[in-house]
Amino acid sequence: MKLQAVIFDLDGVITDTAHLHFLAWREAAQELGIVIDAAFNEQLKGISRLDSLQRILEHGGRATDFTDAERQAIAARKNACYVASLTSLTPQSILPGIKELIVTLRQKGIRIGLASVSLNAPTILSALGIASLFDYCADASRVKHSKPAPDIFLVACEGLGVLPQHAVGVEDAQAGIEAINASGMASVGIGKDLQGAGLLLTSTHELNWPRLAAYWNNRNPVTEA
Ligand code: B16
Ligand code: MG
Repeated sequence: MKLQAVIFDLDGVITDTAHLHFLAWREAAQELGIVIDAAFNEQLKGISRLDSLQRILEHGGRATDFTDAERQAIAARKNACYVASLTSLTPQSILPGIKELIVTLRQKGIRIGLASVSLNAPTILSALGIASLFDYCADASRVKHSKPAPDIFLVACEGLGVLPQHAVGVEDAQAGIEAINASGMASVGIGKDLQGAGLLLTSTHELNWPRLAAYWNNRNPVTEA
């Protein structure tokens, strides 16, 4: 079976905005008297904005202190701070090897998708100068169940016109690996402590076409007629 599409997560795979998310959440949390550190921030990777806020409130023992409207306001303040920091992104902010891989995949006729739960994904891809390399970007605002549910990857497959069984997903978060696996796609994990990734690589440096092709061909051997 030929590989037909590769669907990328954004934060942590294409660029590293996790630190910018952390700085913005740290400021918003501080206003609520909650202290978060970089280790805690690991838990927020791949988690939607409001789910991230919920985890922060639980961490600070304030899970039941705010109405829905107040939560929306806190999340909006965090987002304003985060969006302001996105002006620091340039094409140099693309993680090593990613642009080369996408260009190679396109040359091979493999379709390219994005499955990020970030509502800021279009802004980020434009700042990185690679928006035109994507055949389809799933719209996070239209996905009801965030990662680890498979929804965003299934929407990306549908938008690309491929079956999940014909596609690979690339993720840096545990919730994202679970989402890919639940969708029926093959999974590639970027990082150290990811459970269940079909192929686990420590960094995007290691993510290249020969490695991806070997993983795919091993999983889907071509059977002679
Ligand atoms: P926003 P991904 C995720 O992006 C981030 O990993 C996560 O930390 C963030 O809370 C989420 O996007 C929502 O982002 O607040 O910009 O809508 O990893 O799915 O690309
Ligand atoms: Mg991610």
